[in-house]
Amino acid sequence: MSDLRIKMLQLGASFKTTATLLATLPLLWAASPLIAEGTDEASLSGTVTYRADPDSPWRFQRYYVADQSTGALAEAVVSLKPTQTIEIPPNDTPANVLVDQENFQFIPETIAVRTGDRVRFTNSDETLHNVMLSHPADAFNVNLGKDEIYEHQFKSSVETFRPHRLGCVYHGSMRAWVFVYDHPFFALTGRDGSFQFKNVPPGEYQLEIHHAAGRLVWNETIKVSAKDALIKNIRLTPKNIKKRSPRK
Ligand SMILES: [Cu+2]
Repeated sequence: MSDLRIKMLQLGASFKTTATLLATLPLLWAASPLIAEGTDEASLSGTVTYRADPDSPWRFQRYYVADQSTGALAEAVVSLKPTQTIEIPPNDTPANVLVDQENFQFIPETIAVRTGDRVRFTNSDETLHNVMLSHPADAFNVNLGKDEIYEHQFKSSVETFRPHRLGCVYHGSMRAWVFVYDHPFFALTGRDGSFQFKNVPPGEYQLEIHHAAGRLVWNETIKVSAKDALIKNIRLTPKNIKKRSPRK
């Protein structure tokens, strides 16, 4: 067996491991901070919840808020954007993330990765699908028959409020969002709405939240001091629903 073939088999195995983790640990798979241990580094954790207002309904609530009593919001991307230069080690152990196409949907619909991570797109439907992204640094347009695979390594980061939007050229209702960061301080909330960042260098950051599928946005400047263990519980309301931008 050639070395290349062995490498590919190993790659396949690592994807399988990632898939298993995705199934069992939906809260942990998005962010894996790998900052070297430092004496001053801080942590930030919290939850994102949604408080409904009957006078101003949010039509996506039933999809992303499983427990109406807590309002815990799933599939929100939370990120810490440094407002000054901080030292960030390279992405030495790129993650492998799976996105399947099943029942005419991208699953999961929202992912958050670091530059250098690889995303493997698959198709479990009998139908021919496609995965398309129009972006100068990360463009692709690939047809995927049943059980076919396309893998893409994301090269450039995006802003939290301007994630990549993927589509399938054959089925207009299929969409997915890919958030790409050049640092490890990002998370995708699970059903409990929680997020956590470790090893955060002291400094000033924009704490940003974007629920792309549900069009919710929120941000706030925060100061992180040495050895802080910050807890931030963020409650979104209908005021955080993004207005549709006028068509150009
Ligand atoms: Cu399709």
